[in-house]
Amino acid sequence: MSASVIDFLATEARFGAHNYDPIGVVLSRGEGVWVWDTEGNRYLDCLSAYSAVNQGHCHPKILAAMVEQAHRLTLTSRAFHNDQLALFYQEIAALTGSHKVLPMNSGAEAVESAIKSVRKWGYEVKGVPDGHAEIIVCADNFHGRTLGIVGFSTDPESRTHFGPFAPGFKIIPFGDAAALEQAITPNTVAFLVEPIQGEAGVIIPPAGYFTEVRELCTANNVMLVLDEIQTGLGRTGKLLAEQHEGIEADVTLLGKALSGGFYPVSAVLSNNDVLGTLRPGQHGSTFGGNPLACAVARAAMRVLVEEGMIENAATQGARFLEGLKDIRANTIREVRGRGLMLAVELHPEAGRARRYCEALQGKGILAKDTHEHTIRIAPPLVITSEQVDWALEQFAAILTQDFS
Ligand code: IF1
Repeated sequence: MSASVIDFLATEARFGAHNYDPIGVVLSRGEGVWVWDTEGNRYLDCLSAYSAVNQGHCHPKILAAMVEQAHRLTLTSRAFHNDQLALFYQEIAALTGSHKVLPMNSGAEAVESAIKSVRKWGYEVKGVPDGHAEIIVCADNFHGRTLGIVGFSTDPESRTHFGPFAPGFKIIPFGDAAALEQAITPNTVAFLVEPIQGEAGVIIPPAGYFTEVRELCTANNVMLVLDEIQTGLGRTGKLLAEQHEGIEADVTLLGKALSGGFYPVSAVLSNNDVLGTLRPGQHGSTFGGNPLACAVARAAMRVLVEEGMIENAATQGARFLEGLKDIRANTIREVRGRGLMLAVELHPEAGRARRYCEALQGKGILAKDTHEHTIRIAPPLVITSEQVDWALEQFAAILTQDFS
């Protein structure tokens, strides 16, 4: 490593909270699927900032929209109207088929806002006794890092020594509709779940699971809240992952790629019932729905659709998945994926996935491990067949080695 890289790392180590353990690369430029480090080495980004850069790094049209708006008006607070919010509402509602929109900033804020809204709906519409609302979530969930959210996490790393936690959550196994049926009570207001569990290692539920979930939620007047913050906006080869299941959520959460990686923008989308319960002064955010965020998100949604990124994710995702499955390597336990949300799970005896990610860096691929033995693969949705084929060669070269 050059002196400058060591200086960056040393300075981060000296001043920064050590809440991450990044791969040893210092990035300085991004364009499309590529990122460059400070020494000029080029990498294919197979993480896309955890699916926040679905549109590719520094997409020129999103950048232009951001710069144009930033010259005009960035933040007004919601104490006043602005000329971008209504247009954002109109366009995201049309794109997703939603009736009501609550604009927030981070994904976790959207999750927390959804929890507040479904509880309020439970008390004021469903008639659940005040303070007794129950929300069902799944084991191995990941919905963010706020205190409320980690309170219902099953990951010790996410929750140890952060308590005490808020009550009102029940945990059931992911993919088990019978467990959901047993967990529902008259006080259940919602089932909050990822269509595919990302952090857990790209866990895809059994066929028909969400059909049963949808029926159970409808039959018991329970709001189905789908966290599409990672799976949404084309990542799985459809606009929303729910479309693979042929169902519609009552509440959908979006974030990450809603801004194409330019700005924190998230949204709670719902039918009228849930968000219709919020009244002035009952919820808010300084930056939520600001004109800059709205202009960026409008451009991010536009290019996603107009440039065929969703269809490309389906095409290139199938190519990538088949290519990974064709790799003959004793290190591989399972290859999973839907669209460009892919994962390679290694046999435990193959060693930590982190080692393979470090070796992939030497081959010009940046990927991230999760839960010790799984390599996540999520390139920007603009990836081409040639780039997929090149990436597969690098994965094959590394996965056929043993880094145990
Ligand atoms: C970290 C994980 C991914 C998410 C889903 C809500 C949020 C996320 C399904 C919250 C955020 C990020 C958080 C980031 C790393 C990354 C992550 F590894 F942590 F779990 F993607 F898998 N719902 N996921 O995936 O959105 O508040 O971050 O905007 O915390 O290290 P956020």
